[in-house]
Amino acid sequence: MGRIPIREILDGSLEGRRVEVRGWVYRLRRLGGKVFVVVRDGSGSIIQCVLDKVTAEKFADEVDRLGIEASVVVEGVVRSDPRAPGGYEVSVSRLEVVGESHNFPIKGGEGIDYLLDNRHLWIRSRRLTNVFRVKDTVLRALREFYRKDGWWEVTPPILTMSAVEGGATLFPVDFFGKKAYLSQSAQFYLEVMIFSLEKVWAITTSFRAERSRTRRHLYEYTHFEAEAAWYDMYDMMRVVEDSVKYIVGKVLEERSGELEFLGRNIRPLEIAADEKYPVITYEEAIEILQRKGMNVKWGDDLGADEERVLTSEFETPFFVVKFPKELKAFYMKEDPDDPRVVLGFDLLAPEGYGEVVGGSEREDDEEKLVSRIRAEGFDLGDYEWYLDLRRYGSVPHSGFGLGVERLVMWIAGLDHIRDATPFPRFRDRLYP
Ligand code: NSS
Repeated sequence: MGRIPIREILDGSLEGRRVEVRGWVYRLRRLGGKVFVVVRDGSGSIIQCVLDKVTAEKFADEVDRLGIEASVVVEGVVRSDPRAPGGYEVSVSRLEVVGESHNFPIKGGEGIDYLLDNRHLWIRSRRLTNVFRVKDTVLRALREFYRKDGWWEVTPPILTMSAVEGGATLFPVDFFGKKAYLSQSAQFYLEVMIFSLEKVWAITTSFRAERSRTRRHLYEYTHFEAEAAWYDMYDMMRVVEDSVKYIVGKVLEERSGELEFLGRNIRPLEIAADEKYPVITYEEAIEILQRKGMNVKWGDDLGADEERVLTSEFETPFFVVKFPKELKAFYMKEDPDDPRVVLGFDLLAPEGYGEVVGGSEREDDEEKLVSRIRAEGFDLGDYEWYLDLRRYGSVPHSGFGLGVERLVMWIAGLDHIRDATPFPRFRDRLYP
């Protein structure tokens, strides 16, 4: 007999078998001499463990030490019982309290601020456990896809000297008396590395000093970024589509129990794993929005509200391409057919979620790049090394960044991005 994850017991094939369960007390109830201990474990599931009168007396000392969130080892035989949560219970023959817990600070019904202050304990909730199991699969599937597809993983720095995504969201750091910043994106370092490895990716933490607090912005998030030499915008979009499909497929295959716990309707995910993702231009997006009565015109940014309205037009994730130059970062390549727009693309998740990926073909013309950097008001000197890439063997290339928490938020059907990361930061709260 070995230690068995609770989820496996609930699968049903262990009925009548003796098992050992290790976990934490989720609920506790005494009734007519019997003790009902509902235990949760890392599998995100719970099981009822019952001590009959005789066993409860035999382990009276241990029973006295029980409390919500105490860690326990329980041994017993699996029985099917339709009244038990999940349909099975463990008829206990041995109970051991490993770590006591009395008066656990979270009892249910607390407000969000209290819960965030106690994130280090709240994180034990079954809901968050299930979300982080989904996130693990998303990260694993990402790595798997790019490895299989012939890309190299690299490790760019977080301490940087310059902005990738505009100065407004930079977090400054004191670097031995000089001003440095926390990285907003590994893109420029990835661009450096395609000249040797050609197809590279990295998962790093990106930092954004976002000015407003929204449901889909974090100050610190997990950024999956890829960059490839010889790829044009459409080559890159194909890779984005294939990898998102692969991830969604993996989550459906391996995390169906978690999605069910989270109450996720999986139909939209099944569609996203199978069907072709449509492509519309920014101009078409504006037309759709105008038809739907929104007050927007060519040149306006697509915010969360506009994105939400657009997503109601599509069942799958979809691409918006060719944005006005002024709306996008300086490194995006000008469209040779229309100099007002750049060869940039966003991938929007359906069901109101909106942008999960942003990418582009990169400007490979040194002069155009210089004038765009100047127009941003950036110091050219900070970008000399970046410009070198256009001076020595410049090559057409493209890349993108995927917000892992944004993707998890959509796949898990969360209504706030904070639950897709273990320790979300807020302006008034850098704790725990
Ligand atoms: O600003 S992005 O749109 N694009 C870049 O950073 C490029 N330099 C990436 C690249 O081409 N290598 O951010 C990319 C994605 C975006 O689509 C979101 O999914 C996510 O990063 N993102 C965020 N997630 C959570 N919180 C915040 N604040 C956030 N900002 C961007």
